[in-house]
Amino acid sequence: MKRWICMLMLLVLALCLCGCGQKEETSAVETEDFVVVGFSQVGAESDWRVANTLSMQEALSEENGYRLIFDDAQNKQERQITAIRNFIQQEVDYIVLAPTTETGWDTVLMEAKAAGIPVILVDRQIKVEDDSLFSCWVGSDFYLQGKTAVKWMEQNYAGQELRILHLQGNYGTTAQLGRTVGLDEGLENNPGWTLAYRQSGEFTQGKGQELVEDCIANGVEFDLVYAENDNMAYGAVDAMKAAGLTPGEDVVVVSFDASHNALQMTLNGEISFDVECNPLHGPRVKSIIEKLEAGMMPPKYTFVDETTFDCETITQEMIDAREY
Ligand code: GYE
Repeated sequence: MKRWICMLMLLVLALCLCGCGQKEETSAVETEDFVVVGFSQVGAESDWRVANTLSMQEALSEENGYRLIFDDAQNKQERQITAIRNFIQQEVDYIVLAPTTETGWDTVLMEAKAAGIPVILVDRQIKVEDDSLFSCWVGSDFYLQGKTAVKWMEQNYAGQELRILHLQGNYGTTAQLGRTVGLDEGLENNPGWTLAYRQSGEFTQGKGQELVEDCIANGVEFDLVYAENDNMAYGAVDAMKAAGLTPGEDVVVVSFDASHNALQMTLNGEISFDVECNPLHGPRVKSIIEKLEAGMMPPKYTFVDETTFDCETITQEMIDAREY
């Protein structure tokens, strides 16, 4: 009788172990079914960046068959390099990099290449010796954005005296370089335009506000703020209002990104002109991965189509119809 109970218990135990093993196997197979993507994001410095992160997370979701490993580099290239090395160690299927800056990527991308992991770039570009270190890039034409802003300024202020306060993005980023070159050409072609002040506000509201407050305190006089992103424009507007200036009347504000809040400010006239920079790269990256998975080669560079918003013509309906 005792022996019989013992055997029954052994049988139950064996069945149990069998079941557990099966369960583990099933979950391992499930993991293998996902496309694993390591995404190294710049940080969370702006509305644009937050919308970009969300777009990536929504597109590369488990529902869509992806497992996304997200890393926020807090605006530091060293952190991105560490994140990429971690992705390599975790043997991800793809690495997506939104680079903080253009240079300094050769070594770590060679490591990714040696591990056989394709690298997809989003947003800003990079400069590497060997273009085969990344599969492809998708983002905006930042120089065109700068030229577009200057074209609007010429339509309104050609032949006039214009003192420009220029808030730049983080130095060495494609967004900063392109938007700055656009303005530099405008300054060259319009003898009446002068640079009242130029400094990096690092794409943040806080820094933008601080710089404009300092300018006002130091008696810098300016007619137009050329802010290389909306968050710095918010800071500039706050600083001006606090000093009793009316943005849109005393000082014109030109900005980039066309984030939701900024368009609301364009509608109320505080921002006069905003050049769109589309952050919705998630679905674009997803379709690039799908192509690569199918053995196809997506174009090396894909530029996104973008529009502009003028305080004279923008409507609430236009804002409401937008996705971000
Ligand atoms: O304009 C700014 C962000 O690289 C396009 O970075 C991006 C820029 C964007 O912080 O708001």
